[in-house]
Amino acid sequence: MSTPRWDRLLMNATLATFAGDAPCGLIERGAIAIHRGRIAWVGRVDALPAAPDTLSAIVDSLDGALVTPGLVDCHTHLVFAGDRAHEFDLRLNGASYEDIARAGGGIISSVTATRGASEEQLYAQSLPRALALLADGVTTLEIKSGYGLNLDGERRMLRVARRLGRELGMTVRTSFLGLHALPPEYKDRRDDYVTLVCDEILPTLAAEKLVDAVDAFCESIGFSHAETRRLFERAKQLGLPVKLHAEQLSDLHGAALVAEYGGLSADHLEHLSESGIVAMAAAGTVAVLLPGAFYALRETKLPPVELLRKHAVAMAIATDCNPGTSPLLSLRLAAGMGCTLFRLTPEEALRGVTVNAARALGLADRGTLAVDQRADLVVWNARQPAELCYWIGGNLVRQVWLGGEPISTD
Ligand code: DI6
Ligand code: FE
Repeated sequence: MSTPRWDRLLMNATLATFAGDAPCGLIERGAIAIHRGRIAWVGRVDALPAAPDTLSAIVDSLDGALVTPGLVDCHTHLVFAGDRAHEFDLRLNGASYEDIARAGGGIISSVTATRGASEEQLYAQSLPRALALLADGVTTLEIKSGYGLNLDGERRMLRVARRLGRELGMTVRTSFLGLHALPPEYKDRRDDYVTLVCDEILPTLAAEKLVDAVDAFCESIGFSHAETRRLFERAKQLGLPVKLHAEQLSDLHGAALVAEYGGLSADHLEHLSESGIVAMAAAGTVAVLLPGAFYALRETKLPPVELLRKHAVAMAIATDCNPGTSPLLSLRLAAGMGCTLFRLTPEEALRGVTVNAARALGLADRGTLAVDQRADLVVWNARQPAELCYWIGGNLVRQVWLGGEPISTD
């Protein structure tokens, strides 16, 4: 008997491929073959070229279970020390966000905690969050810096992000978010801080290969359009792609700015205007929607989903996992919130956490079930794609595959 050509063959699956023309790229009674960490064949069981056990060393039947690409969480601030549950409590007892910020809370309280944590402590505190996302089906994860706001603190965060990827086998893409908040020691010296970030911190961390992309918080309480442009110019010189927290609380025309630099994504976008959308469409910049922050802040202004559809801008959804405005540890729940809060269809929401999220990270080798894609898969205790958005809470994951190997998520 000749040697089987594939390492593994999964039979009798309901495949949501997000490729091809069918809704969700659905293939019923499907089979998917894996070889050397990649997808080697996808199609209907009855189209397999030979008897399954002659094709693959290992053959498993999934009894109709749903299989999707591994989920991609394309916007998180998952590495930080401490938490802000106390501020949550204060807010529900009448304190405003501004009161808390004036008392040294808000982003700066996470900066203080993160600066005070060793690399080991930061890793230990961030690990359970990454594991929670993995157990929920996330196989690729973006992690931002932005709670260090000095060279040493930003470096520590990015090193921890890289280590999470190495130790868990997930793909971690890092974004440098030095322009997240003005550190207290630079109060009244904004320009000096922007100069420090652009001329020293970013080039140093880029040279250390800790930065995959550059992000900023372009907002009245964050950094201006002009400050963001200075950062993007430096990113361009360094050959790094850009993305932006844009139009979350007001319209500073950040989406058009990031599109001008050919950016990967513009994120949040509740206050996005049609001219920003036109610029994003022309540049191929992905719209990343973050329903966790919308929910936690009890926002009422919806992102312009209908206009994004009209201009065919790809939409992604992410957790925005962070200690202040989105302590959310389920990307599947984020997709469900994208449906209920933002009125996305389940298919749009699921494309938003797979193929479009991969695009928002500039990764073309994942996000669909297609030949030559990385074999990052999730087998679900579900039979149709809409269930993934429909169930609120619970754990629907039966098995997660990373690079062609099933892993334990217990
Ligand atoms: N937008 C957000 O939603 C988070 N950062 C940002 O730029 C909030 C981060 C925090 O409150 O810690
Ligand atoms: Fe964010």
